[in-house]
Amino acid sequence: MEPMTASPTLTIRGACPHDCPDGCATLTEVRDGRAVRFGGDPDHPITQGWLCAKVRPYLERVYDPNRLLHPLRRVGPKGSGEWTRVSWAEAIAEIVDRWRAIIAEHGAAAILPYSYSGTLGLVEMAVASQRFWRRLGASDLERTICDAAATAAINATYGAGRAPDPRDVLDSKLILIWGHNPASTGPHFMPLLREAQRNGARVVVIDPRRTLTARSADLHIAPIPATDAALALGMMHVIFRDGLHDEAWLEDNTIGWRGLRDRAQRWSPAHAAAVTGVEKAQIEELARLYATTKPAMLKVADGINRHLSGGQTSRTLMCLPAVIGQVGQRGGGLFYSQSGHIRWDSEAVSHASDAPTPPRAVNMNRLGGALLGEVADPPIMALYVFGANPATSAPNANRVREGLSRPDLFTVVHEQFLTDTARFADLVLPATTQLEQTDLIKPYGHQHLQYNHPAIAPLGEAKSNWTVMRLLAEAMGFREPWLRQTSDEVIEEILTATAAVNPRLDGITLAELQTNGTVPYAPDPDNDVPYADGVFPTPSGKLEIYSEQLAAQGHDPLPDYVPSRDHDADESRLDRPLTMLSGAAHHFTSSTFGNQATLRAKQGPPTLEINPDDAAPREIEDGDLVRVENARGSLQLRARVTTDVQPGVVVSVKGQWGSLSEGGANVNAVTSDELADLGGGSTFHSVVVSVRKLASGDSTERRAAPAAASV
Ligand SMILES: Nc1nc2c(c(=O)[nH]1)N[C@H]1C(S)=C(S)[C@@H](COP(=O)(O)OP(=O)(O)OC[C@H]3O[C@@H](n4cnc5c(=O)[nH]c(N)nc54)[C@H](O)[C@@H]3O)O[C@H]1N2
Ligand SMILES: Nc1nc2c(c(=O)[nH]1)N[C@H]1C(S)=C(S)[C@@H](COP(=O)(O)OP(=O)(O)OC[C@H]3O[C@@H](n4cnc5c(=O)[nH]c(N)nc54)[C@H](O)[C@@H]3O)O[C@H]1N2
Ligand code: SF4
Ligand SMILES: [Mo]
Repeated sequence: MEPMTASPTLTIRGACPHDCPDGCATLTEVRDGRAVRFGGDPDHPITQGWLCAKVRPYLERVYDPNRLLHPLRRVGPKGSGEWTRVSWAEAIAEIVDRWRAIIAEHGAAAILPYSYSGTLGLVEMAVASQRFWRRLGASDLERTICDAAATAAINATYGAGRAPDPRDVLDSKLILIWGHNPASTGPHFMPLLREAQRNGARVVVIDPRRTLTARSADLHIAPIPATDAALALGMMHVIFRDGLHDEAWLEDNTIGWRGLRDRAQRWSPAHAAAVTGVEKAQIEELARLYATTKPAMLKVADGINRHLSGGQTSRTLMCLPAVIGQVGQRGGGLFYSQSGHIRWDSEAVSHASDAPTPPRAVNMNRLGGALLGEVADPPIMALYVFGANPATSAPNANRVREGLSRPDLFTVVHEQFLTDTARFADLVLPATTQLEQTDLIKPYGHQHLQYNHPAIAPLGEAKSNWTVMRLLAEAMGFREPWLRQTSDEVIEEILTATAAVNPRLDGITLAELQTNGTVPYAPDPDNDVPYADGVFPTPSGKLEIYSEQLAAQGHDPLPDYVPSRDHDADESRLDRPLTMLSGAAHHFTSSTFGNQATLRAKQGPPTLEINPDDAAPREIEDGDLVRVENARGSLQLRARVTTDVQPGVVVSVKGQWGSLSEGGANVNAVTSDELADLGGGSTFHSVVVSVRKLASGDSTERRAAPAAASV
């Protein structure tokens, strides 16, 4: 029995804020102001009370002795790791003083905020990334690192990403999971997928790597990376040739399907096989399976979009459900993102019309180049990073580090931990975790809103992103009421503005969100299943296989296969080049969690998955230390010799911290900061490298980028 004096245990409703489609509802038990238990909310219809392996030990993260709890000022040279503690008042005063001097000399365009996916919160990310910076007149950040090419593709083709309810997969008879690894990246889809399989559905995974998801599929197809559009066109060739397409549906609901059919005509299975490495017979079989097993759902995410031709590849894939008339059918169609069901009112988020027009936009994929002079007039003189770790997660890391090392750059990093980015800061500010802040999450994997109450007071002197924005606004003398709202006032304003134009928010109030935590969207009055009414929010109102908009922007208006070549790494100069993919790690979310001891132990050291056929001629054995390099840089990894990857392809997952890795660099030392064909997207997977075994004497070398890497 508990003693009579025991203080009561409170249970606080919350929502996981991390970059993941699942948006789990959480419950935190709090006693005497300390969180003592943390878990999933069993009443949530999708997330069902269990959390992934990353977030289950969340209290270890919240109470980690390495949490940043006080503002720090750098005393040694950049990157030296020597700090002195300062007060918040000193930190804010220093930031404002430095900015004022920079604005006087260069204008506010010389200040760049950089934030992305530390949290998906409406207040702590969307609003904190917009309002203050607009008012300041800072450079805008093009938020392109993740899904920009696929977003451009879905918007051009369907008008918006409106995935079906994930439970609709229970009606599917075939699920094609293409360039997506939900067993690691969106695990709450998996129990639904298993149930569909038990109901007799077949699951096909298309991924150059035998992923955790692929292991439990009925069929795994491994194309050569970035040839997926050729595979899809080969499938379409068979479907049109054999009259398995849905001509009536195409005729009524799309624009340009005949143009696509003409292109597919050039993609005989033999031709598609030669390009993709997938056998001709398998292309025939897959095409027939897809066109005749209905309902057929195509589930894609963003793996395929992080290529030079990622936009066109995404568009080609997204047309497959239209060809067989599955769009708008329960259990069929396209499952990409839920983000387009509700788009927050952008004016309420940003108050853009009350602020100056941003002087320019800087593509976040080019951060290194931008800091090193690619962006001039004015140059970037101040960088403010929050909810992001570009030294670890941005492409072409040596350029990023070189830019961050600029002695004349004034860098502030607002973080929970001393990340590899924070090490380059002039000032480090301590950030709260989700347990210490108020927010609203709109997950991209299901159709619910998730409210997050703070469960505990901020640890140490940690402050939330929005709290710091308000302090900075105050210190800059900005008096606008929209820079002084509480988090709940922000949420209510945006909810009200959005509900005025979107019936899916009908009747949803802040009070209901606060009470229930989880609130489903109102049903779409016209579409039980997305696009069941055949109305698409495109300029023509149809599904645009042919896109006039893309034509007007100078792009190919029809989907096609375009090869993705890693130009910068100069394949011809590399010794036996291999294509490198670096998708999600099972135990981290990008680089978040990459410093937590228990999760690092589960993930294991940074590895390179390499096929035995590629390992043997290089005399590489399992566990050997190898050097991976190209013209951009190099890193050291432990070889894992495995048939999980095809010959010619190597895999090293993202998110490992360079500072915690042998050799001091992570996989982004070799990734490309070239931009994709659509949306200015990232091209993390369009990368070639050479791989060689390291003699034991070489293994002590530090992040040794060849001199050419930074030019
Ligand atoms: N555990 C975990 N979960 C995460 C994340 C994480 O880091 N870890 N990250 C979160 C984020 S930021 C995002 S955007 C999502 C991403 O979710 P996903 O898109 O599911 O994850 P990725 O691993 O980036 O990419 C999926 C797959 O694409 C494959 N791929 C790469 N190139 C090609 C290609 O050319 N063709 C084909 N067919 N496949 C290809 C990769 O091998 C990889 O298995 O996951 C989120 N969830
Ligand atoms: N090689 C390779 N690299 C990739 C990818 C890939 O496929 N391959 N994928 C890319 C993708 S899809 C994405 S989305 C990007 C993600 O790149 P980033 O957005 O930079 O994400 P993280 O690296 O996880 O860094 C997020 C940081 O935010 C901090 N944080 C968390 N919550 C808060 C908060 O409330 N406030 C503040 N101030 N900080 C907080 C965390 O501690 C963490 O250090 O990575 C990209 N990088
Ligand atoms: S990372 Fe995803 S699966 Fe894990 S707790 Fe958060 S929302 Fe749920
Ligand atoms: Mo992402």
